[in-house]
Amino acid sequence: TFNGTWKIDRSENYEKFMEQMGVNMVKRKLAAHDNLKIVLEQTGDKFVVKETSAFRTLDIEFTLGVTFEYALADGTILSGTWTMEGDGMKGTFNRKDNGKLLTTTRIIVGDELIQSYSYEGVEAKRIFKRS
Ligand code: MYR
Repeated sequence: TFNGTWKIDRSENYEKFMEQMGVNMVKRKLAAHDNLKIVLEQTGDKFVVKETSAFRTLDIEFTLGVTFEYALADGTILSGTWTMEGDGMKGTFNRKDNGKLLTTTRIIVGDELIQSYSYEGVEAKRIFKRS
């Protein structure tokens, strides 16, 4: 189960990923230490995600397979869905400003939640531990 409280432990290639996303250097530096925490709560097909970081606190609700919008901390809006695929979650989103595709997955490996991101040929990972 994905349910629980997850705190960022480390990231891989996240800086490059943000650069590909067009995030400026100052914001990239800040985002590298964002202390991201997510609380995931799944009930059937429905998820509530409580996101807390150095930038903001927000609650996101979505239903698997149903399109929703999610604004990144810099205001970029994504539109898309999460679905379950095997043991993991797969997210398929498009940026509203340029239409380009961003895909993401969440999978639990041991005691860690690994979220992978892909955008325009650049991939990154953010790895969380339970708290
Ligand atoms: C959630 O399940 O946490 C809410 C929906 C997440 C949508 C996809 C998130 C992609 C985040 C990309 C970060 C890029 C930073 C430039």
